[in-house]
Amino acid sequence: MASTLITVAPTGAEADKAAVPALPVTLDELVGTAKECEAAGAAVIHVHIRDEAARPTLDRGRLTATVAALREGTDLIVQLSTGGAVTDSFADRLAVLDAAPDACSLTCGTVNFGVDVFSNPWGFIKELYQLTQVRQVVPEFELFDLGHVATLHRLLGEFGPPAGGHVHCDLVMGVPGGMPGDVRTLAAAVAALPDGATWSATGIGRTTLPVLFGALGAGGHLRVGMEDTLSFARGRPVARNAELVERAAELARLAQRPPMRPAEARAFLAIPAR
Ligand code: KMH
Ligand code: ZN
Repeated sequence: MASTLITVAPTGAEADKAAVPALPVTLDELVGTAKECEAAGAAVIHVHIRDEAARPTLDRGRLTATVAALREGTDLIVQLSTGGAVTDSFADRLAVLDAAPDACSLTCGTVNFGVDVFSNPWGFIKELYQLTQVRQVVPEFELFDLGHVATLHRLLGEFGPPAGGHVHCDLVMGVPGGMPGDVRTLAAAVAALPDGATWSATGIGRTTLPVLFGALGAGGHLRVGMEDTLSFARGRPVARNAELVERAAELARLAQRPPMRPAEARAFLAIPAR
């Protein structure tokens, strides 16, 4: 029976800990969340970290300690964000790979991001991609818009396959400024992906459920977490990341595609052994 890869994105760079006390921001909170989410059915964790004041940071020492602690406490595939926060420099975003994660996000283009701009010019994309190949870190291609799919084709055409050889994408839908989080757009994006690519999808905010149901129905995989939505239902805030994973896992089981365990996910994503 085919299974479902579930990625949890527990923190992100945008939500404010003071306004959202359930957001995991310390290393202890992150590892505790990761353990709960693994037990609930997650196989990958997409990681953003925070500093002492709960502000987003790409501090190299903290990233390295985070990778070590997640490996120690869980079997999850550790995927560090190279997107960071909209204020992070390209140099700091490239240096994320110094923490030697299993995997990293790699966004394939610039996108309006609410009132901000998430900047990913071609020069940065190709530098980051080549660095992932040298360091053997498996990229997950984050696609916020259909133009990003075109850039992914260009990247693979010019620089060849990623570390491990398998192309896995994440459709990030419903960002104000990116592609809408609806089934029509999901189908168009999936149809445009490179042959042989696999994909997950996540819908931001109120697009969470339509994108989740659409992805399951179309044979895709799932990303959930408080990076992407802070509401479990209308008027009911998310209490903990694991409840989003539990819901995704339950729906995956109902779809006859139960959650993939981390060992299976490592083979599926072609994560090199370390
Ligand atoms: N925080 C966003 C500006 C990623 O992790 O690679 C970018 C983001 C994408 O979250
Ligand atoms: Zn992220």
